[in-house]
Amino acid sequence: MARILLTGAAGDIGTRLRKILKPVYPDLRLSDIKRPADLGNDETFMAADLARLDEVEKIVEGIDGIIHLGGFSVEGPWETILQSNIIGCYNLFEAARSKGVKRVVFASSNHAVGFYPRHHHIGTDVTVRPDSRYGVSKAFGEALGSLYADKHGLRVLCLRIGNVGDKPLDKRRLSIWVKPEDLAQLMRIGLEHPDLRFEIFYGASWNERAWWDNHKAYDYGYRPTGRAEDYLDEAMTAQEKLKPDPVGDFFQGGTFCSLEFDGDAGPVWKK
Ligand code: 15L
Repeated sequence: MARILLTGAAGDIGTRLRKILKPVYPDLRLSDIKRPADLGNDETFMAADLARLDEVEKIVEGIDGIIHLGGFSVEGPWETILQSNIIGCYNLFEAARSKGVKRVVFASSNHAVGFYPRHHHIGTDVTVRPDSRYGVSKAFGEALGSLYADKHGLRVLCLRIGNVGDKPLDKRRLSIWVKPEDLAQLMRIGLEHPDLRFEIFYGASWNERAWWDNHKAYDYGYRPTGRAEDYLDEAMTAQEKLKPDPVGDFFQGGTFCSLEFDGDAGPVWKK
């Protein structure tokens, strides 16, 4: 599995991941709508707008496996989500199929299930409960991955990524933090594991406060090295500076849930 394409290479996760993955996949091809500011001489870059199928087909040509980070990475206006995450994601899977790509690792998000309360411990087989238009687009990408796996034999791993960073930023992130090296380890399972057909894992490190049952990832050999609890004091100190958010503090998706929220805050909603 030598020829790997990384979309969203100029974004925050892409910038971290391409540095970790380059030694593993020396032929790594990078893509984004704009050229990464820190592109190295040894890196290969091709620009593409994901909303344009012809451009996506060009970047996918000759590729064995794709890590699809590209798209809009937070909540946004419908038109933005539609172009980048719905049409863009469709174009990516469709180009993968037509160009004979073998595997796709799709960067889904915890926001596909963000309206589960924090007291629920959920696996990856629960009904999706998106907390935003962005979360809906991630659920759409997972469904598309499932379709392309079942109908076209593409091998697909969807990673419901928590929060990527050097350390967990606040109390919520103590439950969902993922160390970049651990995320890279999960991506390698998606690109290389011989038994993988279609799976959904949580993109999380070893977090004692996790709301997620991620045993499927462990069954495939995942052994995270990051431990959120090592940063407990820093995260709690940062939390004290945040304003209370009755909706966001109750649900797994945090501020993505409280944004534009005008629902009923009664007992049924809290089940
Ligand atoms: C995400 O999916 C976003 O891409 C990222 O910016 C964070 O907001 C993260 O979720 C999170 O939930 O903390």
